[in-house]
Amino acid sequence: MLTVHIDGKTTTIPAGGTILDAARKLDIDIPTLCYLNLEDLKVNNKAASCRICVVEVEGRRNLAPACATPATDGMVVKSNTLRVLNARKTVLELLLSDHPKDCLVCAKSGECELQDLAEKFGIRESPYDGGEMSHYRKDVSPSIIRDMDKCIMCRRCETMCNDIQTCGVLSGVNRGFTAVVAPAFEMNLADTVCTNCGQCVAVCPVGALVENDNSWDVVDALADPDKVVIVQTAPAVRAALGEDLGIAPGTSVTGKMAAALRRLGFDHIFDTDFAADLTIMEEGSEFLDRLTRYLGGDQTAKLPILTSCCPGWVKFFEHNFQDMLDVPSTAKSPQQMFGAIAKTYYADMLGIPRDKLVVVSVMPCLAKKYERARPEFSVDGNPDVDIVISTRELARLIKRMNIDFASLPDEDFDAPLGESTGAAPIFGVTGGVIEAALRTAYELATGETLQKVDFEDVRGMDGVKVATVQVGPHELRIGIAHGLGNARKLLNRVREGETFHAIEVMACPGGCIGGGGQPYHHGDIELLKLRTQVLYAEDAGKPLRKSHQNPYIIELYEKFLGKPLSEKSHHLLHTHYFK
Ligand code: HC1
Ligand code: SF4
Repeated sequence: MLTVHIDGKTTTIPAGGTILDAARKLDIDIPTLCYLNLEDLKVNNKAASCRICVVEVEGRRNLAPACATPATDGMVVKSNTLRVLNARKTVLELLLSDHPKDCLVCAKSGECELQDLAEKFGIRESPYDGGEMSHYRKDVSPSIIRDMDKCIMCRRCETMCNDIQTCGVLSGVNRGFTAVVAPAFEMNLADTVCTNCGQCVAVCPVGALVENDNSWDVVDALADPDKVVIVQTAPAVRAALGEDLGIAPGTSVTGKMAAALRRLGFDHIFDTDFAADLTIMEEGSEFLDRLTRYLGGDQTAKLPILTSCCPGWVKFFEHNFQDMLDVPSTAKSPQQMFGAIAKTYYADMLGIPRDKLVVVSVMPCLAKKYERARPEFSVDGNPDVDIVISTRELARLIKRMNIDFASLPDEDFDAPLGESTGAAPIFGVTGGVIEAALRTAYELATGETLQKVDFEDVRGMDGVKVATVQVGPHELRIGIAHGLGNARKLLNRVREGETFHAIEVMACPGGCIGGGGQPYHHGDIELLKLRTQVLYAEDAGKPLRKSHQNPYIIELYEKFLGKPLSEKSHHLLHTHYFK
């Protein structure tokens, strides 16, 4: 252990720690911008590029960046001298000299770490203003807007994209004032292997990377008297929406969210959780079909089945595992199953044509915006899901419409597409989809009642988990990964011949609860754990906890689909993948 003294206080930290680690242990606030340390994910942004965290170290002539300077035993540090403050002020003035001052209309205004520091340091103008500012074109993908005029070269996005997600889309190009983070050849993001996961957006401290905001499209649809506008909310949204609306993290806001959506003017308030139950019916049946054929010696039966509900993951395997495109489940994601059922079964119930019905999704995910726009999810140019907004965009809409969220009563979703079992909310957590599938697969395979529905072995935040689960006579080997880098590791093990029967992958840390459209998590794993607890509690509190028990799903099969994997189910609820 090392003993470190900062501003007259003393602490000890393990060897290898930095001055910043010691300061945080002492609750001494040293500002940071480029710093990003996701300890549980074993990732550290090593850029040390912004220099806002400089401190004085006794015995050293130069100021030292606290985030990148290893602590030594007996080190004496001053974190807040006049010299330090002046250096930080100069750093900010230099950053602002090449940064647009359009805070009034910036998507990140109010949540921008640079704006917060400029305000804290009372920066009113920069002595370095006056030169030509560099200008870049805006790059707009279905999910993300890149505005590189605002890039401060902190490189956090690169760390997320390259080290955690292993997508390798972003890297620093050019020198001096023209330096930015960009895809190779400065291509459009949409033309690269970007998965739209949005993890670069989740960690950008400024407005250089933001979601493609569709909240005004929702307002336009709601204002159109010729349309019936319905909404579905993803499992993970309810675990985090409150954070942007003044409610403590770790609080479920399911009932208030339904109430707020009703007050926003949606005609019917539905739930993606309903479609999560439907996904389990289709994916679980597909799994059992493949497993039975595989165990019977059918060489064409591919295992492990891979979950296919995460669109970032789908695009990742389409780019990186082209030799395995027949391995993932063909089941569409719950978002897309919901859209397909809404625009057929439900539109028929209402007696309206599909183009009169507008389906809005609220998702924790930016890739869902890209997913809804995939051409295979449209019929004659009319998409199954019309508009996707993120959790953050919904929070903005609620504020924009002057809805006092905290004092709303708890309300219910509408029937029939709003009912769900406990198996559905846990879709939003890493391990949850496979747990939900196991509950149903067990009962379908054995014909027996599953007594203990909690599969503890598939839960938890480890990046790659492997569990063995007994389903009747079969001992199944299950793999689970969250974060695309972990998914790559797991899939490489499959390629090398390791046996798995089923694998769940979610692109984002912790699963959808850590999605790129959620309130900014700033790499705080403890916050993600709180969100996780919300969803497990919602599951535990439901009277029915297995997807096949959902009475509205049973009715949907009886009245419309026939049975899982029927021709109609295949047509509406299954998809295929592209090289
Ligand atoms: Fe997800 Fe899913 S769990 S992909 O993470 O399968 O976004 O929440 O809606 O579609 O249900 C996201 C979450 C979400 C789908 C479901
Ligand atoms: Fe990389 Fe994901 Fe950002 Fe695309 S969205 S650039 S894959 S981090």
